[in-house]
Amino acid sequence: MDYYSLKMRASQQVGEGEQRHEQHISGAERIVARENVEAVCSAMVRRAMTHSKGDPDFINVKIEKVHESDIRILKALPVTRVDVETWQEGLEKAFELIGEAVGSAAGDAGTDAIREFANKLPELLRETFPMRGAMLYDIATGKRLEPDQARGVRATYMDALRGNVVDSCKNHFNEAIVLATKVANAPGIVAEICISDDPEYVTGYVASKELGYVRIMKMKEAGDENGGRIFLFDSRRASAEECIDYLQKKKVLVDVDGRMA
Ligand code: WAQ
Ligand code: MG
Repeated sequence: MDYYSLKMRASQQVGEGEQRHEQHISGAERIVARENVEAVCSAMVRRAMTHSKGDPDFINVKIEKVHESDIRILKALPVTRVDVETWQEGLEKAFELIGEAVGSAAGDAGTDAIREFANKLPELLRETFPMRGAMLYDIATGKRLEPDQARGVRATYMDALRGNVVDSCKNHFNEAIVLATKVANAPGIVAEICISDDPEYVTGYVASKELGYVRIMKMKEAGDENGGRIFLFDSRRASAEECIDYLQKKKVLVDVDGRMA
């Protein structure tokens, strides 16, 4: 069976004179069977045209055929949740889990290095706030590996296997479990931490093959529009090129097997 990748992005011109620029309003991507291309396409356009961020004056929809033999099917990471009283507690828990994941990936070798990394983590997360993609951070060297640091690296070409055919409103969890599963299976990836940039969506997660997908129910204050992602990578296990190539180009369908909301 042949599949099609659909990608949509919508934007609006804002500001006056010199300040005039394009502002992102909405984006979505799917990989669907041929018979669903039209329906999914019109649902995407509807999503763009009815977005609360504004009325788009530019919508780009790209449709590409994807051969079944080029698609990798992955089993979704197992999901657990951590309930916390406050967002501060949630953030602390997330840093702790990431510290452990990075520590065990690095082996006993790096206890000092790990402590240093743990101290740096809150600042690294803040650095991702203006980015559209994720930071790719090398735990072996302490260096950032994104070719464009202002933008970051974006994981793309992924969807849920047998997902809802037409799903016009954003479901944060459904999209995140797909992305996190693709990322956790990337060459050299050790763990991921994510906070949504939607002001009202305070649940975030940490994920890795070993941890699974750990939902942390509060990771920021309600109303805060800052969010970001860090992909923690180990350059002793793979090259940055092969990791980025997988994240940006490899087609992945995630078998969510009843895990979706
Ligand atoms: N690849 C890399 N980074 C991305 C991508 C992508 N495809 N999409 C978004 N980001 C980065 C970008 O910097 C955003 O600012 C940041 O991640 C957050 O993205 O279990 O909604 O789409 O309920 O706002 C977590 C769900 C939802 C938790 C996360 O992220 C749960 C979310 P958002
Ligand atoms: Mg968002």
